[in-house]
Amino acid sequence: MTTDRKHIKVTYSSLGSPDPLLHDYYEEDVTTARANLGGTYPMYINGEWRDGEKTFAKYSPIDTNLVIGHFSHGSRQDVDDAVAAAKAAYPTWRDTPWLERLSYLRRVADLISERLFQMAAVVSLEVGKNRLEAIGEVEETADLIRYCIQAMEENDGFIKQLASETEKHHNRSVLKPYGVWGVISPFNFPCALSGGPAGAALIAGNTVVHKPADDAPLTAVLLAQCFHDAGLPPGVYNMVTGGDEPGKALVANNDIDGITFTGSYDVGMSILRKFSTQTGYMRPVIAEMGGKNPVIITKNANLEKAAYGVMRSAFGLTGQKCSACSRVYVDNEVKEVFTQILVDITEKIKVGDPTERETFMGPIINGTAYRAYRRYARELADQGDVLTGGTTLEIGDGYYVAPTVVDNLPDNHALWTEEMFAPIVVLGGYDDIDEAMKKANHIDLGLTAGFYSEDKAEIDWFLSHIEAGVVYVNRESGATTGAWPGYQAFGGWKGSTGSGKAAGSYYYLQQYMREQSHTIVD
Ligand code: UN1
Repeated sequence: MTTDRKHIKVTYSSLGSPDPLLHDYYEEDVTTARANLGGTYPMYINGEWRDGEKTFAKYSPIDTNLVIGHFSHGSRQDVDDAVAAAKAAYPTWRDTPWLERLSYLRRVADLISERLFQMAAVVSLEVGKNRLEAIGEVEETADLIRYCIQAMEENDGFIKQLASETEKHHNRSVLKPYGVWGVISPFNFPCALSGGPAGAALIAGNTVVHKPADDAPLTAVLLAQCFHDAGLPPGVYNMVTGGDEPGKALVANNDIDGITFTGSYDVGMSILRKFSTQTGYMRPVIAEMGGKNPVIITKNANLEKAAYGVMRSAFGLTGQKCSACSRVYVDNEVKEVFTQILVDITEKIKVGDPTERETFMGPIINGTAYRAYRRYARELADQGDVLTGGTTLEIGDGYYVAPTVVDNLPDNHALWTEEMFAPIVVLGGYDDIDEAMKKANHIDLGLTAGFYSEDKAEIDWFLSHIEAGVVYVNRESGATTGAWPGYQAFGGWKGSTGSGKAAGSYYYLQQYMREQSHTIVD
C-alpha cells in the first residue's frame, strides 16, 4: 500500500464526481485484498483474538469459487464469555470520564478513515457492493461515530442543570449508560450498521458484544481490529462470529442490558418480544426492521429526475437496502413516458464484478437470495408484466441477476407488500392521488419514501400525509436511499422501527442512556 496517500473526504454526495485518486487507492487495495483471501480469522473476546472450536467458510457472491476466509463458529459459551467480559469491563468504562471515552472513539473513527480503501475493498468482495457505495459506507461508519462524539460534546456529556426549589437545592438530570449492549448487524451495511451502533453504545458508556452477519464476517474482523488498535481496554468491545447460534445466545443472555438489531421485521419483532418477557423488567431494543418503500410521481414531476432517482434506489446494492425503492405509484397521465425512461436506463445498467469501475450493480448476496429472486421473477411474470429483467445472468460463477421492472401486478398481489430484498421494482398507475397515498401508507412498514412533483402545494401535501421516517422530494441521486449522518436522520416509522428515533440524528445517542435525576440539598 502507498504510505503517503492524500486524504480524500468522502460522503455519498462527493461520490457523484469523485477524486480520481480514490479509484487508484481502491484498486490498489482490492488487488492486495484479493491476494490475501482465504485466511482463518478469530473472534475478539476480552481484548484477545480467540479461535472458535468450529469454523465456517465464507464465499464471495462475485465468484462462488472465491473463499473470503474461514471464520469462527462462535458457540453459546463464546457468547457467554464475551458478555461476561463486557460485564466485568463495564464499571470502569462507565466511570471513565466521558471526554476520555470520546478520545478512544475518535481514534476508532480515524483508524476506519485511514483504512477506508482496505475496508471498502473487503466490503465489495464480501457482499458484492460496488466500489463507490463500499467506499461511502466505510466512511459513513466513521462519520456515524463522529456524529455521536459531537452529540456528546454539544450536550456536555448530557448533564443538565435543572431549576431549584430553593438556594439549598441543587438539581440536575444526568443520562447514564445501561450496561452491556448487544449489537446484531446485517450483511448489507456490514460496516456502518455495526460500527455505528457499537460506537454510540460505547460513547454512551456501555460495553458491547457484537454479532455480525454470517455473510460479512471479514468486515467485522477488520472493524474489531480498529477497536483493538484504538487501545480500548479489554472487554469493552467484543465480537463473536457464527451462524444463528451466537445471535440466539446473545438474545437469550439476561446480562445484556440493551440491544440494537438491524434486519428483518420477523427477527426484530421476536427479539422485542423476548426482551420484554425474559427478565423482570423491560430492556431497551433499538430496531431497524426493513422497508417496502414507495415513491409517488405526479403529473407535475420532472420525469427524467424521477426515473433516475427510482432506478438508483431500486437497483443500488442490487436492491438489498432496507431503504430500497420497491413500489412506484405514478399518475396515469405520465405513466407511459416515465416507464419508458425507467426501462431504458435500467437496461443500460452495468451488472458485474462490483470492484470494476463501471459496474453499478454487483451480485445478489447468496444462493438463498438468488433462488428467491428466481421465484419472485416467476410469480411476477405469472400475474404481471415483466418489462425488463426477471432473469438470472451468467457472469462467471457469481450470483448475478438482472434489474427488474414490473407493471400491471394485481393490487392484491402479495409482492406489493412483501419485502423482497432483490433488484425488483413494481409500478402502479393512479388517477386519484389520494388513492396513491393510501396505497403508499397502507402497509405496516414505513422506513423511507420518495416524491416527485414541481408543484409546491403537492409537495406540502405529500410531506403532511406520508407515513415514513425518511422522506425525499425530487432527489435524482436516490428516490429513497442514501442518507448520510448529520444530513439525513435515518430511521423508520411503524413496523420499520422500535423507537421512532433515527440514526445520525440529534436523538440517536440518548437511546443508549437512561435518565437519573439528582437532587442534592445543602
Ligand atoms: C439499510 O438499508 O439497512 O440511506 C440502511 C441509506 C443508507 C442506510 C441504509 N444510509 O440508504
